[in-house]
Amino acid sequence: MNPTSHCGYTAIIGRPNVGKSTLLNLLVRQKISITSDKPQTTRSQILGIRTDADYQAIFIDTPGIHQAEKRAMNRYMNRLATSVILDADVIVFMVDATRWYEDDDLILEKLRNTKAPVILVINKIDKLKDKASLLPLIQKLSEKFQFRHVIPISAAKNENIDQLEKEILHLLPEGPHLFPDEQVTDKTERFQIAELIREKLIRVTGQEVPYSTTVQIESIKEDDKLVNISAIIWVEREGQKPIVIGKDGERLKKVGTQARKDIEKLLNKKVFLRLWVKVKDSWTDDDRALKSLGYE
Ligand SMILES: Nc1nc2c(ncn2[C@@H]2O[C@H](COP(=O)(O)OP(=O)(O)OP(=O)(O)O)[C@@H](O)[C@H]2O)c(=O)[nH]1
Ligand SMILES: [Mg+2]
Repeated sequence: MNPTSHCGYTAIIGRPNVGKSTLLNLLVRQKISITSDKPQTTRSQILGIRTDADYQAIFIDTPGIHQAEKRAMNRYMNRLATSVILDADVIVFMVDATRWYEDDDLILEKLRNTKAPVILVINKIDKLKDKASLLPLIQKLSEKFQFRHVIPISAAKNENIDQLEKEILHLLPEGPHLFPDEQVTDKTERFQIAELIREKLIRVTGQEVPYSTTVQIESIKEDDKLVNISAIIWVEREGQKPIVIGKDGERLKKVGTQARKDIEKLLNKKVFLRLWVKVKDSWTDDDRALKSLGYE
């Protein structure tokens, strides 16, 4: 291994829905983390690892930090997201170019104790009607905190990602690689499969249901030609079952078809996917249920 190699952790934090997971996937150049247009999509810390000859950059995607809701699940997500602040070598704090929120101030307060350099990333600049408003915005936000850099980007349009990447790499400490060079994430295939199903579920169902669902892989059985996967979609209330299943099973079928395609890409093999919808009463506000479903 190159003795002058650089290696370190970069935490990506910010409110729900600002584009953290989209950025992680761009930086690693692979789909590692699921994304959707609904807030609170990411529920775990997810590592995306990019290795080159002389560096290994380990990016940490996190759940969106938010204050409003008080269920056990929300507390869990906030705890996970804020815990990375203490350990990261670099912090990317992502905000939305179109608006500053109260929760952004909440996150900024948490950052006051960190010694790691903080890069403010202003995302979604493609949504700004007037690009001239960017400069005063950068100026205004720079007054709030001593950011190492302030970088406007569009993750969706792949704008200015190069510059951000360059600044992050400059800040990584010297050190040997911590992961094998070919490893791109810390997550198991089992986890990734469950997440891909959850992503389709979030994308296909309406506003309320995504927060109440989770996916548990029951079994994965592989033979020469096919991977047989059986998964349970848990909802919180009996009334949510028909919403997930849809009229004549249409919605569940759509989730299954879309997820299967992505899982086949991930595993590089034909997949047979079976989905079951079951109820676990109020699981999102029950610490024991959360644990049993993998949120610990
Ligand atoms: N217009 C625009 N949309 C973007 C941009 N970056 C991300 N998005 C969209 O914003 C939505 C949220 O993106 P995610 O990457 O899932 O956001 P997140 O911060 O990971 O959200 P949580 O996991 O819920 O905390 C998705 O619909 C993205 O396609 C951008 O630069 N411009
Ligand atoms: Mg996310």
